[in-house]
Amino acid sequence: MTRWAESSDFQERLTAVADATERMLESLLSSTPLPGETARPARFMEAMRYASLGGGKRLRPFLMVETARLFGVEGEGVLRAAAALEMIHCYSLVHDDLPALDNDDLRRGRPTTHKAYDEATAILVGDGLLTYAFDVTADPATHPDPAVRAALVLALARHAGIGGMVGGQVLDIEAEISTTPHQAEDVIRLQSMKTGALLHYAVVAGAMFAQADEAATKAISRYGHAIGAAFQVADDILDVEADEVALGKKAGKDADRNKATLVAALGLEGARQRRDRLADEAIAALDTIPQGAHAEILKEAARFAVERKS
Ligand code: GRG
Repeated sequence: MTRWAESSDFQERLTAVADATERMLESLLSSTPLPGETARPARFMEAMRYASLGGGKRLRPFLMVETARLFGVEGEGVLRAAAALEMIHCYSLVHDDLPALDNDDLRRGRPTTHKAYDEATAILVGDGLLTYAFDVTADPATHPDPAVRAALVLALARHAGIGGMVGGQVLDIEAEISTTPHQAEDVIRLQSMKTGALLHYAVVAGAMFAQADEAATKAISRYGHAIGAAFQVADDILDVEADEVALGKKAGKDADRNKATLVAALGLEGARQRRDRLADEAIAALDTIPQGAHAEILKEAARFAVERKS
């Protein structure tokens, strides 16, 4: 893969979307109950905000916002859908850090939610974020067309649930206790579910939001699969190579825990080659659509996914 210089334009957009996502999450997670709600418990709302505000790269919201923008749609509605996706991502991090799963003390450079609060609160924070993500996506304020909203809700459920992120997490746990060596094809499938599914939803939802045509949606889907896979291989490599402070979480834990990673299955050099090939594939997918010439930001996102330090 070619080495690209850092684009200030990309960094500016990433920061701008992260800030806009933060503001949207702040407003959605206010203490004021919505119509139909009875009350929003104060300490619980504080924990919900702790788990979702003030950290993270916000890559998933960024991919959704930039994909919708590529197809001509911007504004409050797509930011709501993007914030809803970030809520699902944050819930998965909170639950993944629990003692029953990865038992981690540090996330995004801060104590994990169950450490800052308690385990029961962290479980309920995850439940609250998961449920609220569907509320926000289904709300008429997100998209004026009920058919688009219903399609977004269905796609979100399919990507986040049994055959997506949750199922991927199940396979991950099963692989951890397995005594046979991790096979690359199994790891690739597991990762496409655990990590790839939400990144794929981000871009597909952006295209759905803008009601992009079938050919463009297929190309965006190929981009989403490739960037999702590239992102997770990069994560496997970072666990071996990265500095713990930059990472904001414990490094070197995958091998200790017999995690099914592509570093374990392919070796470090094999994983690096696959990571770079996938980033190239993501970029090539964008070149197949008429809007591809204007997709530099999404191409930069593929480079960022593999060159990031945290
Ligand atoms: C518990 C249902 C359930 C699912 C957990 C996504 C996941 C499955 C666990 C999170 C732990 C982990 C290492 C997942 C792999 C995906 C990944 C690298 C997540 C971190 O995403 P980033 O780097 O995090 O985008 P930030 O903090 O930047 O948002």
